[in-house]
Amino acid sequence: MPLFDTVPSIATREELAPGAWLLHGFALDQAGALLAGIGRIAEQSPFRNLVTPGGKTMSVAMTNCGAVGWHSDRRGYRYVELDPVTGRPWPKLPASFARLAHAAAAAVRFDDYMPDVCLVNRYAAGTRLTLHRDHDERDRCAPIMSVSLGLPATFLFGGLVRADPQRRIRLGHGDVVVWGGPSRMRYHGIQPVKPGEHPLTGAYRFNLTFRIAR
Ligand code: MD3
Ligand code: FE
Repeated sequence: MPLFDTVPSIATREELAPGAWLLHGFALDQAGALLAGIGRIAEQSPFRNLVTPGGKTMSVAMTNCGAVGWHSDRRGYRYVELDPVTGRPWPKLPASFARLAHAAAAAVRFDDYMPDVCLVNRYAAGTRLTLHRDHDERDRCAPIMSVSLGLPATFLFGGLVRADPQRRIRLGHGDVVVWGGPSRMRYHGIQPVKPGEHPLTGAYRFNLTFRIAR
C-alpha cells in the first residue's frame, strides 16, 4: 500500500485532543447524497423531539437508521430495535452513509469501522444540546464519528469530568469528527444554533452520529 494514499485528507486533518480528529470538509462532496438519505430516512421514521427521563422535551429533533436506534423516554436512555413511533424496524443504514463512515475512520487509522447505528440530529435556530457523555453503548471504547451538515454550530468539548473547562470548536458544513481513544468519554455539547439560511439545508443544521452500540 502506498504510504501517502490518504493525501487528500491529510492537509485538513487536525487532532483536537488525543484520539479526536477533525477532518475539515471531509464529507463536502457527499453532502447532497447524505441529505437525500436523511430525507428518505425521515419519510420512514420521522423526526421527533424525545423526552428525557427527567421529563423535559429535547430541543433537538431526532431519528435513526441502522439495526438499532437511540431512544429516550421517562424510562431512560437506551437503544431499541423498533422505532417506538412507527412500531417498525429503523430504516437501513444507506450505503452512502456506511461508505463515508468507513472512509473517515480509515483516514485516522481506525480500520474496518462498521457502525450499527446512525443517530440523525436536526437543529433549528435556538436548538442546543446540553453537556453530556455518550455512555449508552455497550463498548465505550468503540469510536464515534460525526458529520455536520448545513448551518454551522459551536461545539463544546470538555474533559472527563463535567467541571473540566470546555473548548469551543466550530463545526461547519461537511466537517467530520472521529472521537476515539481517550476522547471517547469526554463531556460535549452544542451551543444554541444561530438563525441562518444554508443553500442545501435552509434553516437547519443536521448532524449524523455513527456508533457501534451493540
Ligand atoms: C465527543 N451530537 O448526538 S456530534 C450526540 O452535533 C451528540 O449533534 C452532537 O453529541 C451533534 O450525542 C455532537 C459530536 C460528538 C459525538 C459524540 C462524542 C462528540 C463526541 C463522543 C465523545 C466525545
Ligand atoms: Fe453526544
